[in-house]
Amino acid sequence: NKNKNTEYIEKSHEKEEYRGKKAAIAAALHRDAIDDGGNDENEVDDVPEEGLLLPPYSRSQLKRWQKAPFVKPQGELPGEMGKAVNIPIEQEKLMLDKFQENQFNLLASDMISINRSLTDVRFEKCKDKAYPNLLPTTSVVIVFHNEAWTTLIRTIWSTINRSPRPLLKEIILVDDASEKEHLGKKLEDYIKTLPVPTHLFRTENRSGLIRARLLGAKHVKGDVITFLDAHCECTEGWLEPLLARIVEDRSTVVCPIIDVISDTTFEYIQASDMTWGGFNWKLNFRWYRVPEREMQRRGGDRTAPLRTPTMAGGLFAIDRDYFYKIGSYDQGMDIWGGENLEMSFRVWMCGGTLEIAPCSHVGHVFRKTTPYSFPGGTGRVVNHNNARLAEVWLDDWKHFYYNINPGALNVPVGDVSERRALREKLKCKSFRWYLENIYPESQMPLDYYYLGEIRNAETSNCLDTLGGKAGQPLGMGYCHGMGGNQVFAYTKRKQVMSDDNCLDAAHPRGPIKLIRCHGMRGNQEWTYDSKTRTIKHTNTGMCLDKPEASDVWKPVLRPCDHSRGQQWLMQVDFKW
Ligand code: LR7
Ligand code: MN
Repeated sequence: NKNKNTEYIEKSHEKEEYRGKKAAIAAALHRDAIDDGGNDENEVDDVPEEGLLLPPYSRSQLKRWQKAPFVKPQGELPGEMGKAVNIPIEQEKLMLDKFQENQFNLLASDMISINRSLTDVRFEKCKDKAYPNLLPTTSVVIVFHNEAWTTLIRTIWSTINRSPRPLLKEIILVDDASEKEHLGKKLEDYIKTLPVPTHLFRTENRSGLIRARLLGAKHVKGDVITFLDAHCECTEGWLEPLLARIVEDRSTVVCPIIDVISDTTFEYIQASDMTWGGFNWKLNFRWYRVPEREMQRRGGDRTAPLRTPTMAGGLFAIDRDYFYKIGSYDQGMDIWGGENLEMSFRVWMCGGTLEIAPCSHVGHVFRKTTPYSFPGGTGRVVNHNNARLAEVWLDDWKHFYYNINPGALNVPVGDVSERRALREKLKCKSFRWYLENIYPESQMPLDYYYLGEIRNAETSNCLDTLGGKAGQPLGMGYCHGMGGNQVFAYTKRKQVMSDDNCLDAAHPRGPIKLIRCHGMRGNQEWTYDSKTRTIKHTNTGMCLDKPEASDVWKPVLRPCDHSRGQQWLMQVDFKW
């Protein structure tokens, strides 16, 4: 990958300020990127540092920086080594009161050192991975609205303490119109004391995390932009794996493994390296198990970068120029939501790569509800953002979104012409291409015959998930024609699916359940005959029938007899 490395530098070189440094960089490049044989201090000395875009810090030097935190953790405070904090019973009321503020245990957070120690959660193999000698610098951009003091400051300190200093160009904070006193002058004064240049920008009005990040990105001086949420903790060696992928290929967008900081105890809990990002019909980001084919592509190496269909959105590194080239963010998105899938689809469809670097771990406080207001209403805002991404990137598959979430049809999407023009300009591929090549396991099926309600010919009632989760029985209801729980797809793989669940029957006498689609036929294979209108379950040879009198809202399986109760109306288009 030395060639790619050179290319990175050549491209960066087009900029005025780096002219004339070519020879020095070339010299640096000829060093063995892997050799870590003892004293290599001199390697750095013969290359002029000043003005170098990519300082030739050697691997052992980076290691030393990594090992010497600027501030040592304070030994005796609770939560050290990422342990859970237990609140004494007499403080429980205070704890619950404080929980309301940020929807996490602020009392616990306030008890933990802003420099708390964490265990090294990486695979052994990650610890002595060789990274290129030359890594780009990064600016870390953190946006926040009404964030608590200790979580924000701990995010900053964990970044400072666990990033090789030469690679950390600066920290850029963007205050998105917070109303908390501690985020005013107190914060301004505090950041002046930090050992890494830290800049604070404020949005004039509440602009939401997407436009706040755009404001932060505008000021970035590093080669790479690394975004973090304002309640994170970076772990040992988190940064190098991210930057190393970008130096190999500037169009790679890289995420760490996002570990869990408990919202109730602030315990640091390691997340699985066997999950990747997906999404459901409602366009919610969700974690799913990494399929075998991706494990094979990585040669079974769990430390190798994982190609993920989507990202969670809060924590990732991207080459600064590439960020703009690929269209930064959609300015028309408000407050929260949608931008993560929008960027994921855009990166893949327009020629980039989206990865998780399993050797990079960053903790994030996951909470159950958002603590802040959504001007305009949560539903409206999220529907607006998701509709924008559906209109620009999903092609025909946008109907899955609108069908399961018809409320989105009533929310104005605004003008998306610029985003569509961007897709044209970048000559991006189709959503079909994305599903075929990047995400064949997607919950939005690649090939399907039908999407809509499934009505019984005798009772005129419709199949209905009743909003049940995976494992719940399939229900029925009066047909309301509004989509949502009454929308099903009949797919080329012979599944009857609703969002990420499939009709599943394990026994000839039912029950018929909604089970997470596995795509392996088995108990989830059904054959629809558009002439007889029967839905026949392959494994049991039984037909889907109207409910029995004893339970009028539960469809059942019965021996096929072509009765009207076994006829189901679907406008199936067998186009494949
Ligand atoms: O109006 C706002 N202005 C802001 O500056 C609303 C939020 N924010 C800030 C907020 O203070 C925080 O620092 O934006 C950041 C993200 O907001 P969170 O922490 O409330 O969001 P989240 O962690 O619930 O949401 C995830 O999805 C979001 C979709 O818009 C963003 O992409 C978040 O960055 C993202 N977080 C992660 O990816 C961390 C892992 C979560 C998962 C899965
Ligand atoms: Mn968050």
